[in-house]
Amino acid sequence: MRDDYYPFVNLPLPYGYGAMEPYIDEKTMRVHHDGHLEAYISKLNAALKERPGLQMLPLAALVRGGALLGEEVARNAGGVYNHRFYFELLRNPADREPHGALRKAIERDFGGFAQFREEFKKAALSVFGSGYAWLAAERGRLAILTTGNQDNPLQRGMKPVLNVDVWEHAYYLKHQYRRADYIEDWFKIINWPRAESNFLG
Ligand code: MN3
Repeated sequence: MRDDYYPFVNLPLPYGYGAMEPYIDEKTMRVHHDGHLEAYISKLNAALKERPGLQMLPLAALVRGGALLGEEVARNAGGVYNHRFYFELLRNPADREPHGALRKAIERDFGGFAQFREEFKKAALSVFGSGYAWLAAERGRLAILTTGNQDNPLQRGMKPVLNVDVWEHAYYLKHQYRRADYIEDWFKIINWPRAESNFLG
């Protein structure tokens, strides 16, 4: 189901709130989707209501425009895009490793899956304050990057493949300050086939 245009609605998660247990708890998923994402959606709609000229742009274009479109639109479009992307890339149970074309590209660009995993974890731990770690592609090559707040690789001309939300609200109820434990748990519930279609798409 796609919802790419104003007015945006908060689409239900493609799984139950408790589906990521025991790695991400039901309460966190509920608050994250029905609270945090919902707030970004209503603030984005409110910001676009004042900007009729932007209302025909799809979500990805609003994100790509970034600060040029004004802080309110940029921040909230990013909040909607980044959260949807994160939720869509969770599945449980999941394969612990990717296969196919994405696996091959990871091995080519990082020297192996174990190396990628290590580097990605280090990046996610390095985000100071709120933000995301991403696997993204540029002209078919993969790279790991981090973004602050609700920024997005699209603003750097890169295609998002996979992200992890490291805002404290994504893990604090279960993991408290232990972001590394949250990242280890998150590694167990990645929808790798979906990440691969992001890479190939
Ligand atoms: Mn979040």
